[in-house]
Amino acid sequence: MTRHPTHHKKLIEWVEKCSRLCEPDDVVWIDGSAEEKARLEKEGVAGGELIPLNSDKLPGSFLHRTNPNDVARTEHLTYICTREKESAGPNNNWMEPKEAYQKARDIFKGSMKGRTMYVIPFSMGPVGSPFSKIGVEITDSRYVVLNMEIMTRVGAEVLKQLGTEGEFTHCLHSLADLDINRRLILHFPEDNTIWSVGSGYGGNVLLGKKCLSLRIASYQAKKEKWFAEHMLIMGIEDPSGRIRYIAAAFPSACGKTNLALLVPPEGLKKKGYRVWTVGDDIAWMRIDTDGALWAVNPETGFFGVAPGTNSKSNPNMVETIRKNTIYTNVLLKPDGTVWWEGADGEPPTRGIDWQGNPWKPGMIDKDGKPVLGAHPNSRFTTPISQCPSASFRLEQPHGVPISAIIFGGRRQHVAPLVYESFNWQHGVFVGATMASERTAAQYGKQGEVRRDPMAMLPFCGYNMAEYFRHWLDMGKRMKKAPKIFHVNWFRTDEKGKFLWPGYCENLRILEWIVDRCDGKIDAQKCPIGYMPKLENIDFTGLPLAAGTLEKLFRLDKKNWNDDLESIKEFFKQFKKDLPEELWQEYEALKERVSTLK
Ligand code: GTP
Ligand code: SPV
Ligand code: MN
Repeated sequence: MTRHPTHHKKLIEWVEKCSRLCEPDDVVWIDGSAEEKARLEKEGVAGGELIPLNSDKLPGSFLHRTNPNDVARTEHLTYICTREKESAGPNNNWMEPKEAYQKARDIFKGSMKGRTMYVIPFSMGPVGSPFSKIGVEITDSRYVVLNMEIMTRVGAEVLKQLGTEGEFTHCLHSLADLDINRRLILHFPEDNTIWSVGSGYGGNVLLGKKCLSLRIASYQAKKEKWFAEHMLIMGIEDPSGRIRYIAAAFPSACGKTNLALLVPPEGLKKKGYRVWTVGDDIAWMRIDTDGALWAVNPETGFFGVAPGTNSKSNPNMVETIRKNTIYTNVLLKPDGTVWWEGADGEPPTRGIDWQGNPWKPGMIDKDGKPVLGAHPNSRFTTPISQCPSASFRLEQPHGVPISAIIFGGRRQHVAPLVYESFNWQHGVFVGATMASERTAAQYGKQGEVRRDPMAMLPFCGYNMAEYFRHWLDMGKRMKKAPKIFHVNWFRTDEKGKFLWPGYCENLRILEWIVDRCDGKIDAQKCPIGYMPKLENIDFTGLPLAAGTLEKLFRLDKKNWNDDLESIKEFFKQFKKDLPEELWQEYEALKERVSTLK
């Protein structure tokens, strides 16, 4: 008979039910203590799923390799299971709940035989904050437990907060046989339940992250009148010491982590600018009693993209991941440290690649392509508290006030470096018509442009037309709605080279955005929105080739007309559910674009 650390009857009954289904050898309730963590790490090493790293250079850190068929979120195996198909909308895969439970039950059945079942009580958001939501994840993966301990608040204090009757999201996960044909990521928003089986990769299995904090939470947020968004949150401290907070939505692997941890370039640092990181992936935002929008990051860790992370692109992250970090699918060096494409220094002369094979620079695969040391979507899991720019307001129960919302994608053409929407409704249209080229963070053809409204296409847990309606309504409820902007760090020249240096230099654009929020400067009214007067952006010390700025801000009539066509096709799939206001914005933009030369 297992002893339970809670008197929550429904929770105990649910754990017992899952245990009867999955048939583990034993059940362990996670308390979040240091001793427990040490024990799990030891067992993980003995079991082969964790490789301990160099204890001098990377203390408390481990490497984990996932199955090579299991290295990114699998959107085609991800479902919203609601009674009515329409509730899921054309933006989601849908399965009837009864059928979904049955299909998954067949895979879960006996899947934990010979294994331990862990029960992880976790809180998304500071324990007890009005923003926060509690979940309990059942899993047979120690890797999941250890990651959840970094990414969320876990254990005894959460059970205490839950009490004997508290609501929680029921999250069930099993690795099962890691067969991609027997992999399902199922969400039952009407039952506050998530079932994930057959995967061991991040976003598919750390159920507090995309599954709860976005898919389930977006559904709850609509009902409860708040926002659950795929956004970073950062504070920009100006020379007077005042901090303005912004939230920004970019699709997966499009620069949220880089921007959130930005270190000001020399000139702006001298002026007195400083950046504070609140979050790099998820924002929960509520209208407070002052009529403004306030945000918390429900997570306590970063699950960041490794390739390209170095002391130039992200010095704060390089500092953060020196200890207590779990690396997934990176290259192991002979000295027990790790490496990835775009890391600091020269590539090692040899190592073990992300699939566990011997690796040397210059190796070519059978298709003539270089063999990668690290998978392009390899990641690290690391505590925010270790980040040099971590905000001192991370634990604030009511979060931080948001002055600006920024949308942005990876566009070689069309979108200029930055523009501002005319008003909230237009801003919602700008977010709803976002597009980006596909990255390695999800399966599918890389580089293909797809529309990804508010960077939420893979994460909105209900009909996106209703989601747009929700965004429009929220604007009306706010007394001081944030201004909405659009940025594009990824515009390229004729040769496909990025025109904008990006990374820390992006602060120059954020300075313009914050100044606009403060009403300090005016701007040019253009067909797509307000664009900067170039003298209002601080380009000091930035060597841009002649003509670059012109190219970064150029509005090409043909490109915009093509984009309008693509927007129309995208909107049409929502049929009569699409809010009329968005069609009005569409027509108005078309009219204005026709005046471009
Ligand atoms: P998820 O964690 O997947 O949600 O993504 P993210 O938005 O946090 O992505 P991240 O910041 O890790 O993006 C990494 C990718 O964006 C890498 O390929 C970087 O090289 C690229 N990147 C980030 N910032 C910039 C920039 O300012 N300019 C350019 N050109 N590339 C950038
Ligand atoms: C993303 O893909 O947007 C991520 C990584 O942040 S995952 O948690 O796997 O979704
Ligand atoms: Mn993300």
